[in-house]
Amino acid sequence: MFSNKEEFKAVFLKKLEMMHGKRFEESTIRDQYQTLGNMVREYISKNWIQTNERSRANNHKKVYYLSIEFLLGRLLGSNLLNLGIREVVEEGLHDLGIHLQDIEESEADAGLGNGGLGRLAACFLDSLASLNLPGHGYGIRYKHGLFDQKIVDGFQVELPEQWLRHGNVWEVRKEDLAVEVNFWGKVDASYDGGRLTFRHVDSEKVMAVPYDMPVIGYGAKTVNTLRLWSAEPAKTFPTNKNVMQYKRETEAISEFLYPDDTHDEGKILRLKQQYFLVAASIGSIVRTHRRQHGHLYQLHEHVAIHVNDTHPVLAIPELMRVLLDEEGMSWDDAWHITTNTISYTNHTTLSEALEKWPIHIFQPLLPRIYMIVEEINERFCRELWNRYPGQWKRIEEMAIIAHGLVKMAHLAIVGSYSVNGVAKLHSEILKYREMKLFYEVFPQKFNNKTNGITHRRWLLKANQELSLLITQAIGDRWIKNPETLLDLKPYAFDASFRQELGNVKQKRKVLLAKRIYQQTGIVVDESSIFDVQVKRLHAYKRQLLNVLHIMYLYNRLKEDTSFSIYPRTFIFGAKASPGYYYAKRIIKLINSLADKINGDPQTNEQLKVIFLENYRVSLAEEIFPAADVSEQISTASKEASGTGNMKFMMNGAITLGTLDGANIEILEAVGKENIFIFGLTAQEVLDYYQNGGYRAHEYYHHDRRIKQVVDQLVNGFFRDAHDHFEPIYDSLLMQNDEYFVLRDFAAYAEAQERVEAAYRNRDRWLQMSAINIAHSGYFSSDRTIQEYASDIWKIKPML
Ligand code: 26V
Repeated sequence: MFSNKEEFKAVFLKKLEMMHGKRFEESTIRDQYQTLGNMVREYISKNWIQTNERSRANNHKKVYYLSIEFLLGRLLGSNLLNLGIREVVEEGLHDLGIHLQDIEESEADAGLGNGGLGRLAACFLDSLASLNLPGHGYGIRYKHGLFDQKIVDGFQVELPEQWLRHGNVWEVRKEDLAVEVNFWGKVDASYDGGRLTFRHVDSEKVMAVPYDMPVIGYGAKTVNTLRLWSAEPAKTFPTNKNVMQYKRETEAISEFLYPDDTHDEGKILRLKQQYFLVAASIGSIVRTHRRQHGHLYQLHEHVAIHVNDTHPVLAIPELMRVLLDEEGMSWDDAWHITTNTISYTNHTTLSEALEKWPIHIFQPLLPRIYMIVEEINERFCRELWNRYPGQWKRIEEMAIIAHGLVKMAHLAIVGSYSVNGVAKLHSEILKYREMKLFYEVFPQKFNNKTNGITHRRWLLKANQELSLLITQAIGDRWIKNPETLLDLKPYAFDASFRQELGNVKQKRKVLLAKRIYQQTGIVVDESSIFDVQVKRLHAYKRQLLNVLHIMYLYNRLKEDTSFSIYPRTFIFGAKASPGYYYAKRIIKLINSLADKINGDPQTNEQLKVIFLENYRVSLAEEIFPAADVSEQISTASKEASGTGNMKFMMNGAITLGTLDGANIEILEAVGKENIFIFGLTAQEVLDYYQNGGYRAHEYYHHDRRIKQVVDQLVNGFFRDAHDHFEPIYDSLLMQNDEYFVLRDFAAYAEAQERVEAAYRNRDRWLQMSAINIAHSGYFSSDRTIQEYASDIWKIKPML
């Protein structure tokens, strides 16, 4: 279509006029974005079609990745990069007087996810395509992604997100491939030639309309598909319902992404979303397969279906339903195929996050699916009874349905052939604690796949300065083979390389400082240590520990004028679930502290606190490259993996962290001299939970620093906040500090002193930084996906 700058310009100008009916001179940035986006889509359309044809013709086994979340972020920049045309386009646009970056920034940030889980799904799509693996995503086309966050008077305010407001250039609506999904109604049983058959009747029908988005791999040879389903009224409206009500209820299914939340409100809608995703996706998968093979008896030899957490676990009973009711298979055949097709990833051991559906919600909404789950449960319990005769307590604990609840994680384990955790420690905790009883029965199913991130977005795209420096040193092999970043290791001992690494970091800090000024009006010291904690706000992630430590530093600076610190800028970014009141108070606390500290001329040359509102993928891309210190301070055992930790590491920040999730593997990679580790181990935390023995009060009374900062939460220190931080105070003292914030305080403060001392030795710091980058290749999602492909899915590259 175009192979050089001049050709690009000609095509771009012509296309712009055709699409928008105006001359370039009159065009807006949005017109230009739309034009460029459409050009990219046309550019790849041949490869998109070819990828599908190739996969069909060669009969490759493929994977379908089902996820209720895909946190894609912006796509123009990464698509141009993966196509290898970013430079030509940038230069062409430059000639026309436009900055590619401005166009890129006019794209909406597709935020169809809450955090790590959704972003992981997006990274996996990028790696699948870049490795030429046949793998497609299935998700929901939410009209509104995760809420936009505004901070008003220090409080979080949520606004509906509107990513589709100006359309979506990347999607193609495929009405002819719509799938009908059935809710409510009842099940009719009848004998058909001596066989008991079931029919779901009187159901309410919903149309699932697919919108396909191309997933362009690096080098662009493979273009896979992300298929997002939109809920629309079916052709025949139900007769027992008001038409408007039916339309509203139907469209509500794909209206909003659910924030991961503790409350029960709107639970039916969430279950509807889950079944909607699953029924549409399975419908589409079996249709494709039937067309090619005529029947479904070998489905598991051609298709792997992966469920990302328990949200899409109804894929198990839904596939059973199709095989039993539509194909007329025997239970045993259907079960064999299902349990050899479906694999499952667990992303958390937090009990409040494990999904359990009340039968009274589940059964009426999905009557046939419920019957099948009951049958799976009965057969499973019978097997357990044979294996463990008389051990009814154990069986009750393992049952899929018990005490009026359907336990989705149990269904996932029983109905799949692979169960994986997302980091070594997490997978061990699953095997030996959380899912111990299941591990005893199905040891062969359990495995670990340590998470990864796409180095193409998080290094090559987000940090072009660093990418260039790396390529100058070791060539560009690392882009295709990220593990070869190890070649960088000798450069950690090369003074001129370190110097340049320092310059690159400084450049990005200046850029972030600009962004901070633009968003907050606060001027930060660009030569201060940029100490960053960005992630969802949750008690277990312990933003509070960070805050209490900053309060302590502030107190000390105020009280002891001979005390000084290396200047620091503490940067936070975090969204709290709308119904998570405790988390929202922590946000207010960070902002109150920021006001107090930033406004104090006595300390504000040494200490600043910044809360960047509306943390999201595009903002993250500006933050990671500018960070010096990566705060990964969760209570050990609680953070399944973390992936932000990997993004920081890849951009040369040094981890200050607990022995939790993938931090442990980062430590193993870089060695203890190149990371700051502190605090309780997972074993110690679990022992405390099991045996008791922790008394937060003692830490409060015996450590002056702790007493002072905890008291300040409620003694008028924060003049704008009245009694607002009482729940935080109570959580620490009245509720005995469930997340061991006070227990780890001293160790954290001491680790922070080590950070400061290390930073003061610039050469040593840059050496650590280089070593971290060199070892970050292991944490590319290319490695993770290769492991999934060979160990779990058994799929091979198409080229
Ligand atoms: C959900 C909920 C919902 C109820 C309230 C508490 C709560 C806490 C956490 C969650 C998230 C569950 C699933 C999840 O997002 N896990 C994250 O998955 C990432 C990718 O594997 C991993 O890096 C993070 O450590 C893990 O928290």
